Amino acid sequence: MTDTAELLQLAIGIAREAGELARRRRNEGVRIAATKSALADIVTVADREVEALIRARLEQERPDDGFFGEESGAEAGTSGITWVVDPIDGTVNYAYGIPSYAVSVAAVEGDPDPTRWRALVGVVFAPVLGELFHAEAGGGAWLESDAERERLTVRAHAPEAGGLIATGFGYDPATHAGDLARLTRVMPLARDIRRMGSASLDLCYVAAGRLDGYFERGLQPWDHAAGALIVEESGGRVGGVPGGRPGNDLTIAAGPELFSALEAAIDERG
Ligand code: LIP
Repeated sequence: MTDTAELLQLAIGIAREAGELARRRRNEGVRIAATKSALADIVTVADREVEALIRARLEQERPDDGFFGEESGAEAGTSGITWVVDPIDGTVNYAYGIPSYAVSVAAVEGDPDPTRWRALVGVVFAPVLGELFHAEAGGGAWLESDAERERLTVRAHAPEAGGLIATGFGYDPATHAGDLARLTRVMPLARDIRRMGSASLDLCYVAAGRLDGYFERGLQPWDHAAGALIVEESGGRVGGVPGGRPGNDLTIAAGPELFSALEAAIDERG
């Protein structure tokens, strides 16, 4: 039986160390290492260095586990547990000096496939903001900041004025027309829209009640692996295409009531 409390403490320690490295490197100046799927999809030298640190710590502590990271790819393990890692989620914010970026670390059980895995622990650490969000399956969702520790609860009902809803847009300009059409379908449910630029923080903010809902097309498994568990442990719902799990086609997160309304509004078949 996996000791999830032990996994959580390991993930928290590694996320804190990795986040501090990212913050130090940012203060020293950002160097773009490459572009990936599109011109706007950048990777910094720090992305690669931070992921290498996380991978080395996990290899040291849990050599039989698998790894699935944004920058260095996937490596199967033999323990049945895989670590799903985004070393700097919100890379463009990071490159521009906007503090809304986070280290996202999740441990999942089963196939390293977001449509099938069972998330065990999730940690999202925003080093500049000094906020560490975490959850353990069945253990609730928590925020640690300034030596305070508070339990997170998703907003049960969107206000009559409408929900404060976050979203994002893909790096590929060819996807923007579809993203904007989806946003147009959601607007009647919203009092306002936020675009923070970090999916893991968007998900944590839903869990914390700072947002009523969030949706985005085009996320990668490492973007949502930790944040999705944190939303679920806060009493929220996370999904994707109707009846599906969060994924590249769509990720939706909200309290149960708004989740259903968001799912219906986004569903193009509706
Ligand atoms: C980012 C997500 C963000 C999304 C960006 C990008 P990255 O992840 O956190 O929500 O809108 O397109 O996918 O690339 O910074 O790890």
